[in-house]
Amino acid sequence: MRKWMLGTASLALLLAACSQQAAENNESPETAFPGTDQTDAAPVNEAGEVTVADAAAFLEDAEARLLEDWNYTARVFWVQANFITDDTNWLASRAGAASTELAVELANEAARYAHLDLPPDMERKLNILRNGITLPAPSTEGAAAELSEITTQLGSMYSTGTYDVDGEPADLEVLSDIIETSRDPEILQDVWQGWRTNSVEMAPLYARMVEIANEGANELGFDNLADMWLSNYDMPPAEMEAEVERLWSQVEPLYEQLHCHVRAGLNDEYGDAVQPATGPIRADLLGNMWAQQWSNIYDLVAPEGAADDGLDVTALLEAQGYTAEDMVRTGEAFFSSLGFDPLPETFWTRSLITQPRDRTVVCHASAWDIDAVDDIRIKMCTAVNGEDFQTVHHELGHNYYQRAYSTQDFLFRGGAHDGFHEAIGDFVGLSITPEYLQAIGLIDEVPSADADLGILMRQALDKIAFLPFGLMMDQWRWGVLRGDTPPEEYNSSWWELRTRYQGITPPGGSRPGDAFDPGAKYHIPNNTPYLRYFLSFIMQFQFHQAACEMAGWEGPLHRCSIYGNEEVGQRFLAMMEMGQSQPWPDALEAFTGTREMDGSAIIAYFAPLMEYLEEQNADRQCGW
Ligand code: X8Z
Ligand code: ZN
Repeated sequence: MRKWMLGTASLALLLAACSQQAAENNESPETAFPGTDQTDAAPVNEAGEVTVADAAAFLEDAEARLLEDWNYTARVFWVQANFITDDTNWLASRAGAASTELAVELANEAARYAHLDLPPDMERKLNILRNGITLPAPSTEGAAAELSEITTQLGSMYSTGTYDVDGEPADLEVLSDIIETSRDPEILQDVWQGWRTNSVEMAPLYARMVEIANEGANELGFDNLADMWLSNYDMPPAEMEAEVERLWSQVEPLYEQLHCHVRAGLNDEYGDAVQPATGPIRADLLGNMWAQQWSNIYDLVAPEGAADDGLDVTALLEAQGYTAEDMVRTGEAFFSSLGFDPLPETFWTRSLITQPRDRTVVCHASAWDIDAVDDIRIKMCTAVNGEDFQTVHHELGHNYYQRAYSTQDFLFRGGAHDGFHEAIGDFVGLSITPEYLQAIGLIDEVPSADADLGILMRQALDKIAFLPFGLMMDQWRWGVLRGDTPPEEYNSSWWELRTRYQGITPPGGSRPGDAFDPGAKYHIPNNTPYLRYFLSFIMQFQFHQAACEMAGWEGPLHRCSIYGNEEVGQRFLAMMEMGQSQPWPDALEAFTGTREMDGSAIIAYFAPLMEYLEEQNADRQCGW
């Protein structure tokens, strides 16, 4: 709930973020049950042993209890996120603690059946129970309550943060808008630094939270919470970490070329004093509060002759007078064109689509599954612009996935892994091509191939620029959760990684000693693991490439749209309906025919841009 899906187990804790899924974890037999002293207190049969039948009864009861808790906690979290007050925080904190206690109880009990020779389904469910808690508490009296109070407080501090602009408190929506549109380096620096004053006080709370959650992870047999998070990918944690490195090494050269070109564009715009031609890029100049996606500065780096490529979706939506709800209806129509059932009527009556003017809500976009069946909703402070048009498709992807796997047993209601959950809607968003925009009447004429470099540049500014950010977020967190990064190094480690992976630096050159900049990004105070987005940004291109092949498309990938293709829709839905009932390679294979995550599709998509960037950068000194 609140976060995104937390998993069942985490349901408990969950509640949070971007989409919820009933059960969040999956695990392979090899990595199951890390610390295995688990035969001690199991229920026993007459011969004094636990049996397969005992395990089956335990799982049935666990799924029923989790579903009941889900139905309650999701509603409490929904109300809190839509109406942040002391009272709703209190309620959310209490519900969160109870969910965590339930999750921890079931996780500990699951271990008692680990030594049995069980059918794969049951073994998988036990592993999900055991590993799928995002933020476990130890079973000591009061620990779950303290953890829940801290996380509620951190989340609330984030969502209610403001900084004065022209003497008036401005919220993150307003501050982001300034960062996205201003070209005045003094204003940018002021707003960028101002937003980060909100997170200073989070640091001690965050440190205490890490301490408690690591105790919880230890109790469940993990060395630390980082390993527990990494145990959710059907392979041992160390292997998964190596997979991530492998994927990054595939795409890193493309990022370096993009960085080099963008830095040159910023140097032209702002001059050496603001943005030197060498070294890292100033983080507040990239058109995004966290420098994670850069398409807002497209005009500064557009290929020659493509500055106005006609595909500025913000301008197109405005020109046609779209409302936020129109954007969501358009997203629904795309899914319908693939043969998916329409959204239930309750989606429209219960979702929050625009920011209320009279109260504070969690504005960070999220998708919810309130009853783990079909009470699906989004919650977004939607603005009429191209970025939120993409986000609408992203959130709807979560909702369609949730509905697709809702007929699975409760513990299998989740993404094949969390990267799948993030990739569904973005994959659909990759089909928002000129041809599609024409089909829905947003443009009159499809631009010729002359526009292609512009289209690819715009896309790369979002999809390629994101990759090192998607990676460094959890690199930072793994260091913290493993104890390699103590609280006094939280911020220096953050900037070391920001510079190493992204090649960016804070405006002003250094940060105040008490700064806690990680806390200024939603997913840190709200405890949403972030590796999922890195994986999603790679996999959505794999999905796209496979779908376009299925459709018999022979042109360039960035011109392929699966809009209206029910055959592709059927195959995609079949993968979605599997939920997390099978190891993720099986789900990936069902749709793409391959069992590996692979960066070659994203490389192929951007190949013409890579060529252009290398030409442009030929006489520049790239790197930082
Ligand atoms: O948080 C989100 C979604 C909800 S799951 C809006 N995203 C990440 C972010 O905003 O940082 C989508 C892209 C990356
Ligand atoms: Zn998401």
